[in-house]
Amino acid sequence: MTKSALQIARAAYKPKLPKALKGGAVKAEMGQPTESVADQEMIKKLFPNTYGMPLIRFTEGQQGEHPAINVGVILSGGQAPGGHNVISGLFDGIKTLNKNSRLFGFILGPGGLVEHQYMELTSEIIDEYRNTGGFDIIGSGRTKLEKEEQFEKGLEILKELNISALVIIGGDDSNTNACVLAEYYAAKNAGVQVIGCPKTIDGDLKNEMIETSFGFDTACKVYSEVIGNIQRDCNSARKYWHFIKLMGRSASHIALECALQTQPNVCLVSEEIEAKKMSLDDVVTYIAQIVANRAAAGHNFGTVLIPEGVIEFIPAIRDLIAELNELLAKNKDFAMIKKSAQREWIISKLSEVNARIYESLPEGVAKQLTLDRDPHGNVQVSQIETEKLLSDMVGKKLAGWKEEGKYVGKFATQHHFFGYEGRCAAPSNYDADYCYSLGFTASMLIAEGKTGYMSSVRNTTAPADEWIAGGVPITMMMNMERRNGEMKPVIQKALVKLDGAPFKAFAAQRDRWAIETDYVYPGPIQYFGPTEVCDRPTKTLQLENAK
Ligand code: FBP
Repeated sequence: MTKSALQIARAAYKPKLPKALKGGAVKAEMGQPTESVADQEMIKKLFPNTYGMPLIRFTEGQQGEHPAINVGVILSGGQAPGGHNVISGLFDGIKTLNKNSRLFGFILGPGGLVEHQYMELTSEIIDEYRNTGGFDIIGSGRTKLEKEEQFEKGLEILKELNISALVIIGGDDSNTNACVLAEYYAAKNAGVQVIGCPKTIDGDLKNEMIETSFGFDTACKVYSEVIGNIQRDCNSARKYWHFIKLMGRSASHIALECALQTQPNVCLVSEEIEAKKMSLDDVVTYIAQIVANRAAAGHNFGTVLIPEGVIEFIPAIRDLIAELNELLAKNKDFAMIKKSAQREWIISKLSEVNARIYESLPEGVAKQLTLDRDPHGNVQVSQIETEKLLSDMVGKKLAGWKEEGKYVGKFATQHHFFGYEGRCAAPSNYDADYCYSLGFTASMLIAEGKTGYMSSVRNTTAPADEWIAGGVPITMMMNMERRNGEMKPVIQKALVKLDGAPFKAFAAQRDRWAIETDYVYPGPIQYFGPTEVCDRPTKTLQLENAK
């Protein structure tokens, strides 16, 4: 593999670990039994073997004897910076326990387990990937592990390779599956532990015990760098409004964090739009008013940040999507209907009110709402061009106001979508350290014989020495939700809290940012240099942990 100078220098970086893990020997302190966040009775019934387990906190311990173990690892779902460091932390952890332990990676996600595609991860391979971005060491995939026959196929290869623990690195859906798998193997005494690790750039897998999902830090820094560059260009030419859509699926954490880092003129927050029950026209009017106010001040330029899932949070459109989800789940052969007849078919099947809304949407956007769901039943929001939809509608609204003499500006637009650009970036120091610690912690949970736990590293706005490592029962994060037309146990998604410190900090300043041009240009991620430049966590985490 040919390497860049940065990659070579970065390979030598030694990720920081919490003090308790540094010596490689830990003591596990058990907390109180836990309960799921909601629907306790139902979750308890579905997970009789893994429900109610205590929280675990690791402290420094005495070096003991550990038998050699074989461990499997899976990268699941969308890429997120730092995945390779979770694997290297896990590798180093199991080797610290016993140098004869072995690590096997399943290829291209959970599908690799079912299809028996795997490779042994040796120290030579691991060393090639330390501190690098991407998931290419073994690849990732979105196969949903949910059927008994998949669990059984998986068990065959786990037994064949003598693997007694499986680590699933994934987002809320993948960790839900990890929990189901842990329960299944525990119920049949299969001798396989399952441990999860919190991954997703979206930042929506977090709770009291999981401060953040890995990858959020790096991805937001990459997007903020580019948004800053656009803002500087924007403020230099002073002739464009830039509509910038940001990944994040449902939650607006990425858009909000980027707004805190760059101070754009507008940033939509889907959760606020839902809470205020705003219509599409309300959202368009809100943006158009800021454009008009800036034009009145002589500024025909600006930036608008748009969370990729915003469309699903506009109540009328969310109801339409919910009906579409049920309709498409019941009519699996929808894709077989002639393309030219699909629109009419949908309209004829929808309720009156939703059919009217569907008809009112630009055809391209309406079509995007009926595209295949991902294996977890989610609308593929990254394919809906909300940035164009909104800028088009704002343009039309401004044209109307112009005729009425209420607006006298120019409105030229540029569109951007940032998502894939940041998912495989070389991890920031924060993500490199956090991920390595998560992987190492997973190995300690395995050594303790635990299953159905997620690796947890907290207090990460403090220096790494003070980070707290441990495990959280996955059932603790679960509730019942409707998926693909059925009620299912799933990890509750963490959306932006409107009474949370990050949103409040944004809301307190956004009116000023709207009219003034007070852009911040964060610049690229720094890997070498002063700690306040290189090791600073996201503003979201700093604000949340400051409480
Ligand atoms: P995960 O939840 O699996 O981490 O994926 C997150 C994400 O990056 C979303 O932000 C985005 O909507 C989606 O993946 C895109 O999916 P795909 O990579 O399949 O196009």
